[in-house]
Amino acid sequence: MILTIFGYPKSGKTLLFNLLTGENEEVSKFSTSSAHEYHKAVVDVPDERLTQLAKKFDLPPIYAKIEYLDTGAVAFGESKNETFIDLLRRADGLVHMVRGFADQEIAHLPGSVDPARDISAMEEELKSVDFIGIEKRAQRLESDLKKIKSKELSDELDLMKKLKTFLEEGKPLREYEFKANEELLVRGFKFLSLKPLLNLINADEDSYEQCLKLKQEEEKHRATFVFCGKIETELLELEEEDRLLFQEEYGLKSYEYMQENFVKKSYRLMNLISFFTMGKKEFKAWTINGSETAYRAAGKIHTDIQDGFIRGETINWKDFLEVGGFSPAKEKGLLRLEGKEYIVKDGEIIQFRFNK
Ligand SMILES: Nc1nc2c(ncn2[C@@H]2O[C@H](COP(=O)(O)OP(=O)(O)O)[C@@H](O)[C@H]2O)c(=O)[nH]1
Ligand SMILES: [Mg+2]
Repeated sequence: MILTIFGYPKSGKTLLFNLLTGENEEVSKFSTSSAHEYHKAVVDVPDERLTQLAKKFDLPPIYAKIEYLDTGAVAFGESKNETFIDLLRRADGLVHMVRGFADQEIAHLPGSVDPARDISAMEEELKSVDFIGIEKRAQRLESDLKKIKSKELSDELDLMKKLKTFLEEGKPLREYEFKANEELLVRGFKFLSLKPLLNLINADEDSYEQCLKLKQEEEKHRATFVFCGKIETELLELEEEDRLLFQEEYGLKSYEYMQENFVKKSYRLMNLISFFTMGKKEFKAWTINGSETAYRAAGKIHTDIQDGFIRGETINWKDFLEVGGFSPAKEKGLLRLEGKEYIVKDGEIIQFRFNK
């Protein structure tokens, strides 16, 4: 899974990137990164359940992976830059770092600090990139349709027109309710306003309370949370006891550490869940969509397993840990036999049976 961090210069993107990846990229008041520059790191998705399972069964844990991309300068609109747009297109989810702290020494491109304004400004940018793409595609389709008759192309043109109207009404594409055939058509376009979006307001102790008013739990694949990048980085260097003391002093008693909570929040936003498999050599976590079938889950592992699918033997991770393996689970009647259409639940262990 790829998550791309973008936002105005010096909003705290690289600070978050370092916090999440353990990298040590330069965080600077004055850096003038270009839109061509970016940082990339692949990290394990922390999962305490897998850690416990692997330990109990004495196998190495193989965690799911997240790739973080930390973009340089914003380059929408006139100065539209292909490297930058490509980093956004590649993402499964977008993280918009929003300036929420005051600091005279650190310039903010739009002038004043106003998180609500910046959140809607960036959403506008995403929509406008999509709008331009859709217009281009529609023109192309219209000219092709003059030459050849094609149901496929005319269906696509219909969809492009609908999406264009939708954007003109001011709505991002992630709010559009795609029919199954439309979803297939749209997949290749990598529209930006279709991607799940996490707005992360980077506040300090003075603006924290104010920024919290903009906090919004996940709704239609968009959420807004408050991050205190600089303070969190400092606090993480302290012992837990001191940490709580300082948190209180800063007025951040209820603060949620992003280093700890970011992945969980992203998974929820993107409607992702994990299931586990136990092999001879490893215990492994897999990431799938929250509404995917056992058949699709099997395909994630190997097409052979999917093609020869017989059934999935399924058990909750905690039960598995407690009974100590497949055989005792079977004896106790805790192992369920599920078919192709079974919807996999978060935290299940699945052993696939298939024809070779
Ligand atoms: N005062 C203050 N400065 C911050 C905060 N978060 C980040 N900064 C500073 O903002 C500058 C830019 O941060 P950086 O992560 O490099 O921003 P980027 O350009 O978005 O990658 C650095 O000097 C940070 O120390 C904050 O919450 N408060
Ligand atoms: Mg940076």
